[in-house]
Amino acid sequence: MLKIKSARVITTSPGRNFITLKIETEDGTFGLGDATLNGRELAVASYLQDHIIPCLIGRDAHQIEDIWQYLYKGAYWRRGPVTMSAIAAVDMALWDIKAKVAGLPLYQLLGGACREGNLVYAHANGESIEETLSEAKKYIALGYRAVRLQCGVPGLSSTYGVSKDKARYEPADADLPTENTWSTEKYLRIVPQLFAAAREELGWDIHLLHDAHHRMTPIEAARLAKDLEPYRLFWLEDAVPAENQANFRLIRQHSTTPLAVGEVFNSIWDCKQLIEEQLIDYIRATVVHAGGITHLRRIANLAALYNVRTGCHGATDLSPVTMAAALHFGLSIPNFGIQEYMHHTDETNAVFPHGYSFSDGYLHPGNSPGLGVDIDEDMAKEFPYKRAFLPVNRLEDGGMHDW
Ligand code: CS2
Ligand code: MG
Repeated sequence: MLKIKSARVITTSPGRNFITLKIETEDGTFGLGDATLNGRELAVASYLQDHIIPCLIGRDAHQIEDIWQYLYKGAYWRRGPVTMSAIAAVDMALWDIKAKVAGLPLYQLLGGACREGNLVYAHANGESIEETLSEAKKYIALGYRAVRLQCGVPGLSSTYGVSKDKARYEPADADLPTENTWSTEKYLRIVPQLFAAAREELGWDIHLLHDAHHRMTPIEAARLAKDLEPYRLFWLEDAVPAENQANFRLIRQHSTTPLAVGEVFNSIWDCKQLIEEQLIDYIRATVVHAGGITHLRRIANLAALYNVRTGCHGATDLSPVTMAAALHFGLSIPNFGIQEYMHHTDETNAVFPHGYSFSDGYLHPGNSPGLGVDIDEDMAKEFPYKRAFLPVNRLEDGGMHDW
């Protein structure tokens, strides 16, 4: 028995908002969990502070599965992004504690390493195709073996994934949601040109990825997936909104471009049909939004039965605590595909010192006990929370659309 003595929620904003749970046990061991839900951060902070922490004190920190079931079944109101991000933070922190007590890096507790490192992909974006490809060349020169390409859409003032300033793309950028204008017709014209130019200039040895960010109808997505076939993408991501999992059947009927989905998924129920019907090739559910390592392993195990691999979300709104957990998880599962790796700000990396490192296209979690990440609480205090919303999308006729 290792009693949970205390737990607290730490809110900080070094470049962007993060919510972190810190659990401490009677012997002074502590564990960290990420609970950041972009644009809805305080909802999860309150769920933890007001509804979960009171139930944790005095429990045996080693009983990770029982505490997971207690928080999931005990909530009565199951699933959803807020609940599952809160449960995820507790789960990550308890696995961190268990590995520290065992004196092992977490991946060793999860069954050991199945590979040398986690293949990662970087983000290259630009207003024009030329700008995007020159960004891509920078990452290739750094040793990346996979790059996601996003470029501006002629005729639209802004689009997903293209940053105003080169260094950083942070979508939650305003005190109230920015309203962007979207046109799928204009988008469908430029993307095949982007990848034709990319193969021309970058060659065929680099893995190329693209994020459609949930904006097409099934037939529009089928058309794009077909148009992109000649350029052999690693994947086309979030081609359609995925509430209706059957949406992907039409894309499958028309194209062999690999499909990835799942960053907004919160439980195995959001992807069970997609995986069992083999409508996707990569599942992007993450440790922080899909109930922690305990639940994500279930999703990965189901996916393995159907030759679906993981491609976990790793944008900057997932903290270094999630990145560390994702790398331990990724190293230990047989059906790992790729890990997204968007660089955090220097301030973020200072607030969250961590042991993971990049080499030759791969990230490795490091070998220190636990997750191998910490939080500097004094420094965190220097970056107070700042309300920030994700944008919304309206079509050119003014109608609401998926962002
Ligand atoms: C994106 C994210 O990285 C991705 O694949 O879809 O940038 C996403 O827009 C943000 O995480 C939303 O908070
Ligand atoms: Mg995405």
